[in-house]
Amino acid sequence: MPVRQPTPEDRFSFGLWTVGWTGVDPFGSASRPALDPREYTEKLAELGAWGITFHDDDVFPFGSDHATKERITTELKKTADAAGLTIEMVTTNTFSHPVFKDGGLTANDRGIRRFGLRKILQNVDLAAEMGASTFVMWGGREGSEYDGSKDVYSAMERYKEGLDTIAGYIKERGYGLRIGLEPKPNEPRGDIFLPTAGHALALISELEHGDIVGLNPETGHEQMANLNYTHTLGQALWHDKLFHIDLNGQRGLKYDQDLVFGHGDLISAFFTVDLIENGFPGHPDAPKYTGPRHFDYKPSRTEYMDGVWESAKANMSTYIALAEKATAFRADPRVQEAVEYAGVLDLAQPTLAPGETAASLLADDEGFDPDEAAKRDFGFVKLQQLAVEHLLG
Ligand SMILES: [Mn+2]
Repeated sequence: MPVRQPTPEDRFSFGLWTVGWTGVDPFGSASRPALDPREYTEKLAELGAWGITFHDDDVFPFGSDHATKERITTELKKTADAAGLTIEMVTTNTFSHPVFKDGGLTANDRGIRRFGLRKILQNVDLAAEMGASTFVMWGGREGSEYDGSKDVYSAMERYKEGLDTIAGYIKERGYGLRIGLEPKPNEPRGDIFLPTAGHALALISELEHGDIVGLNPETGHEQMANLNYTHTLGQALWHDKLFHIDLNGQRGLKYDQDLVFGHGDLISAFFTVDLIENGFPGHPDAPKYTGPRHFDYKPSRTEYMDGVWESAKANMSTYIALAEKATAFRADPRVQEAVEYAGVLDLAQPTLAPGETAASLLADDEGFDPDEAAKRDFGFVKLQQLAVEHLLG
């Protein structure tokens, strides 16, 4: 069955650096031309996207003067408006220029940190001007290759100082922006600070302005570390910190592949979409993710321009297909029976009764027989097989 066309109601968005990636990698030069950011914008609108996102350096050259930035971003905003696209997120490049080779906020060199912080703050102003609601921060160069080169205590102090300065500035200026930290375990640095969502959440809890700082988890970044992306989204939602998402594909523990969404671990992608679209089965009233369905992928270097647009479409049509399948999965009486049998919904029931204490729990073992309970069959495999059957159609 052909998948329906994407529409703005789907709220699909793309980084300009995704379709704009020319194929430069550590081993080879560009395999296709760079277009003007406005061309990518118009083409994405034509394909059915709802929004775009960008780094400062995706749209104007590093080091541009104020007038140049103003001219280029005004033109881009005009193009996005005319195409009916929302600029939903803006992010800062603190990784490409060699000045940031040891980081932006956590570089050992204080002058570089001050320059980095200034670049980020200027970009906060731009994000607000563009009407963005999220300000993503991926600290790709914050980290090290050699343990002796970095005082991690100081690095956390400087990360906190930087984030609080930026979040404080957002509040002071009255911007409606929220910061989304993007964890990644490694690449380009040997080890990146805030390698997982857990590390990022822990740092956020220490911030003065942590209320407007949350997460932007990326599929591949979790899977590069052998972590479960859907679990990361689930826990971020539980913390009320899922501010933004980066969907893409990754096949196992290797370099950051940035494949099309679903072209890595497909069944994991299925449950990711199920969580985003259908929420938690045992907690229908729990917060759901309501933000953009944002893709942060790279059209493979083997593709020329037709392949670039095909790959952009592939992200959206895979998401739509998975959303339809997830809805059918949840509506299937066999699935509902298997969910019941598996006790999935029982986990929502508190372990202690109202008013019960540790002491009263200890006072009565209720004649519980662990050997008998160990004979329970959970039927998790049957439930998973039903998901596979729905996926196969
Ligand atoms: Mn990536």
